[in-house]
Amino acid sequence: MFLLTNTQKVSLSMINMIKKVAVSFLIFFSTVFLMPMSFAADATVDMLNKQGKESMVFSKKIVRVNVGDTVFWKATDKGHNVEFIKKNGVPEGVGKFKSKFNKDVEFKFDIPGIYAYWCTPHKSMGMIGFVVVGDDKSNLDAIKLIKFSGKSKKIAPDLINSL
Ligand SMILES: [Cu+2]
Repeated sequence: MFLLTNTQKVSLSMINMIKKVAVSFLIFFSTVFLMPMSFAADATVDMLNKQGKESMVFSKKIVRVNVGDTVFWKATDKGHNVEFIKKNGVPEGVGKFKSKFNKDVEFKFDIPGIYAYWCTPHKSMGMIGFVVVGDDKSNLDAIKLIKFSGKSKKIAPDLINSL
């Protein structure tokens, strides 16, 4: 058998302690610095069944971001999604975007302009939202042509005017 002297035992336990400290530091730094990097949303919007007196609502109806920023929609409540309004609702060159129900989703906004979106099943219940990218409102006239219905039709003008 291999026997350790007391000095060797002490230095072994010191090595173990240093290891533990190093691991703790690693965990600490990866939590503080790496996590936010891998999850770099510049704005977060919750999909909600209720917020104050409103039901079926995006937590923020207007979000302003810079070109290249990412918006994260959190499926806080179930039964919702995010769908860009195809007709007149997005700047030229932006493709179709429709997320799955009950799923968190994010989108990186590389083209400046106003983006209008709704939750597909609640699009006439006021569950609409806008993202203004790069403070560019050059497609505002098109946004004003969007055909909203129901409660969304009632709340859209004020929202569009405050873009
Ligand atoms: Cu919804």
